[in-house]
Amino acid sequence: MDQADKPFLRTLAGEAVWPPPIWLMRQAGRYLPEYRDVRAQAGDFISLCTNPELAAEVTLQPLRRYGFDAAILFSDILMVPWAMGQPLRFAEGEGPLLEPLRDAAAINGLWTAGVAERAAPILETVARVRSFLDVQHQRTALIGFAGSPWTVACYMVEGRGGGEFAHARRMAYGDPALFGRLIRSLTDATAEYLLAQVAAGAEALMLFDSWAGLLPPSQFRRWVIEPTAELVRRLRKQLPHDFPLIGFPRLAGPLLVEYAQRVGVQAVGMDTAMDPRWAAANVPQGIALQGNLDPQALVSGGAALEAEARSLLAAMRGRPFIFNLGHGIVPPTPPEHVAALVRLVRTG
Ligand code: 1CP
Repeated sequence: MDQADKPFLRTLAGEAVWPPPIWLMRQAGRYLPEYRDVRAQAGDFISLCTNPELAAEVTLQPLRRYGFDAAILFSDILMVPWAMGQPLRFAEGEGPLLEPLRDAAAINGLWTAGVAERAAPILETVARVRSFLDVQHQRTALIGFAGSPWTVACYMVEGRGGGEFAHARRMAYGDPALFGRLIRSLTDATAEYLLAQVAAGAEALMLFDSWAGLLPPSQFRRWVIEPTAELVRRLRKQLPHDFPLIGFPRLAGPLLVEYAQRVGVQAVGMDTAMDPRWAAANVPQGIALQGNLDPQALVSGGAALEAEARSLLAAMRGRPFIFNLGHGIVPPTPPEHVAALVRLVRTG
């Protein structure tokens, strides 16, 4: 089947497809009992991400239930630091833990080339999912992804999530030469990794910059916009000029517009705090919008969920739009609320 028959890809090509395509960030995950089963079978989270058979299975689980317009590779943004040789583990109930990078020796010791080789099992997952979609879900597109350099650097310097990334933010001010070296290493590694995902079958790429909103404007331009624009230039050198890219600088506020114009993506993600009417009025028409229902409204369900979803649809009607959440699905989400949301969006 031709890519032209995939509503998600048509939207990224600039068409105001209606009803809009829908997928949800973290659509594979702990809210699904079938995910919890596979997760228990895999053991730890890294073993799941590096097991192509199981990772492909959990990528496909939400499609079977809901028939989303896109599948997103099941992996994590921290698999890039892992492939660069930084020790990583996922502690039960604590999230990711890395050996923090705090000095030049640690940063210079990272591997920047060969990431695609070390990530081979993840690329194998991409290939398996794509072959399956080509046969069984021909209207569903496959999204590959990585973290943007800023957000991944936050975790690498801090060693963990859950806080405000004070060490990373101070390194960016206090030793911009060293922090810049880390950002450049990440840009190299991430470009190689994403190009390998496309070679394996990814049809669009999403760049997650979950912690972009921690920065004031000057730092946002230097560490979010510039490195992401550089990453996109690297990708575009090797890919068709209109290869679909989605950028998600979470909590960027009004800087979303400058990001959208300068980075050179086909779509930007709106986080939960973004006013969709403001985004529709201020982000250039040619750039698609994706988002931004509150994940907590999806937990609540009922009339409140319906009202929020309808108001989002009304704000986006007439422009290229991909229905999604403003951040990832949370584990307490009842799976039947997701089904209700998909029905609502499908009827426009
Ligand atoms: O216990 C488990 O099963 C692990 C929970 C989990 C899952 C399901 C983690 C740990 N990562 C993932 C998958 C994941 N992560 C995907 C898969 C595809 C999908 O969307 O279905 C994606 C795209 C990510 C991306 C990711 N990981 C981001 C960017 C998006 C966001 O949520 O802001 C970030 C910041 C991470 C780091 C991470 N990985 C896992 C956790 C719990 C966290 C957050 C840590 C923190 O609190 O800072």
